[in-house]
Amino acid sequence: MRPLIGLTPLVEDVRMKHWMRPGYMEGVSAAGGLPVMLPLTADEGELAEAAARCDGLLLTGGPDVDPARYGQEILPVGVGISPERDAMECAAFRLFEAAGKPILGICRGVQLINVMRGGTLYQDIPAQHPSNIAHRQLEDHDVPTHEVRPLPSTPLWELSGGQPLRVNTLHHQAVDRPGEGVEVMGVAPDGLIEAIWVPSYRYMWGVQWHPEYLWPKDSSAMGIFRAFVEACKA
Ligand SMILES: [Mn+2]
Repeated sequence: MRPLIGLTPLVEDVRMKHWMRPGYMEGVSAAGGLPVMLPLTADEGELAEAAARCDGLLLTGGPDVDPARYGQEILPVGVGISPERDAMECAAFRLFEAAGKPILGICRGVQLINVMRGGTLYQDIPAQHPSNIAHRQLEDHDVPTHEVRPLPSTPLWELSGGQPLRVNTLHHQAVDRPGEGVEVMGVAPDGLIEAIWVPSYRYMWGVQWHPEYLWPKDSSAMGIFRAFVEACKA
């Protein structure tokens, strides 16, 4: 049987036209997993049943994590939060983490992982980490527009053979201070953290870009889905 991968709800993504193909579910399928969407609920009992049945958790992209979750006030820089997604995903993260099950975070997902491990975020990159890179690209979602340099002795380095990755970029927030046990495994040329992992955990990776749009024609993007699904089989 294929490993069962629970994805956090894509409600807001549908509104944001993130229904474009390909996507998260197709990427999980192509990598050999069976994707299911989890309910948008903070009901612990319901989420505990889902966590018990799923072999891994994929935290998808979406709105900003409430800065209150990392001890900050919302700055007047265009932060848009979803209390429903925060409540559901924080509860789901705790349950999957307590069970030691693989967790992959994409975009909002990498930010959520970092916050749940006690780290902080830049609430807005242009306001707090000015850069000559447009991290919210105007090109189509499947067009890579900046590099990510993998750091030696990390899984991302192994996956890319030490070569820089060409990635898409659709974010205005990013990891600031890494949380407990969180290590950086990839950075943009402007120094912004684009990929993290937790070496002490079975499999916990987060990437700031969107491999779900890139995997059909990009082996590193496909490799991220493959590594996750393989970890879920173990
Ligand atoms: Mn970026």
